[in-house]
Amino acid sequence: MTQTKTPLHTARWTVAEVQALFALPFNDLLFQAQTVHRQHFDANSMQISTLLSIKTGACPEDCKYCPQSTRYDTGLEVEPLMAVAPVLEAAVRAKAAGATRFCMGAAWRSPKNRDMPQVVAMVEGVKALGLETCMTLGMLSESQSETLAAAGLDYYNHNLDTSPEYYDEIISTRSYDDRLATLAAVQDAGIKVCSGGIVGMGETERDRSALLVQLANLPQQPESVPINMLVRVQGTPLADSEELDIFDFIRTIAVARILMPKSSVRLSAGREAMSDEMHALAYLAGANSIFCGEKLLTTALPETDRDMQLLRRLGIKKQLLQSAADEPQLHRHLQAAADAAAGYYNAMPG
Ligand code: SAM
Ligand code: DTB
Ligand code: SF4
Repeated sequence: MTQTKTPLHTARWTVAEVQALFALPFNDLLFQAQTVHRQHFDANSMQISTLLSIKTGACPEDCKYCPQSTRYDTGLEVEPLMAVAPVLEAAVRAKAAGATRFCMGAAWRSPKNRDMPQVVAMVEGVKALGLETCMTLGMLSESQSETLAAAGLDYYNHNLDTSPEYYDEIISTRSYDDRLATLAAVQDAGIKVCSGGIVGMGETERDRSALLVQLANLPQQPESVPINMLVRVQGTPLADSEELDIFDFIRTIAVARILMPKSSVRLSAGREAMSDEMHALAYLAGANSIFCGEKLLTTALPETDRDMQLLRRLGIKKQLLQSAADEPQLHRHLQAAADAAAGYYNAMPG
């Protein structure tokens, strides 16, 4: 059922207003972003998420940036949907390493209904560990959103990726409106929205402004806004894109912070190639969330030690888990996952 929600914001931003923010002197923009940041957050606190690719590659979509599209030869090893047990093991490791949220991503256009029970078991198991849960599975219908909400999914990640005007240059197999419809289904089901985009794809500053305007003017601002720097993967059509100026990237974070003052802004893909100084500038501009771990979905992340050392050097604390593991539930889910795995292996010939 569609519920009416109180919007998290009242201002509606125009592209011209946002372009004016981008045009500010760098120091003025950063000062404004840091001021807004401090009104809503502890400026020295970082939320840590860990990503796991639960189904890798062979995606039918044609997103030009993506190593997982079946249309581009990126040498990626294809993996079918993972069993529940190894997903829970990865979540246990992520929790031990200090993550508070566990994000599971699948290279799908949208989930098939036959995959939903397995995906639901993953959400329930990860939640029983006391971690926040997040999934990114492609487009969702209303009923799939409701199923995931009932399983206890906290966040759903679905990016708008770029401006409506530049979008057709990047993806042809799903429309901007398709993406907005998924965000509406997710929000209506009561799941928190994680939605952002990618910069460095050859877009203009106006496109970056228009993307942020779309996100900021959603009926409810996303609770989490990932800003990805394009990872230029060999074999994808965007492999030779021109590198974005570092300060234009930092400006994008700062403007996101100003437009969406209560949202977490996540410094997402592309961190491996960023210096410590660039990380520090991104945090000053208002980024207060990162992905840590061995990798994102298919591409590398900085070593966790390097991330943790930098946070220490900057006096930034890791956000702590809000809830403890539900031990009886956890054991039930681990047992069910082990039983399912045993059944699967017993059924294997030989
Ligand atoms: N298949 C699902 C979908 O597209 O909705 C979920 C996974 S998809 C890989 C999640 C997001 O990762 C994309 O929307 C895109 O923003 C980001 N992404 C993918 N490849 C990237 C790359 N090479 N550089 C930066 N971000 C990337
Ligand atoms: C998001 O905005 N960034 C993450 C997460 N949501 C799922 C994914 C980045 C993927 C980068 C390319 C890769 O590792 O495959
Ligand atoms: Fe598929 Fe998602 Fe990659 Fe697009 S971004 S090709 S939908 S995995």
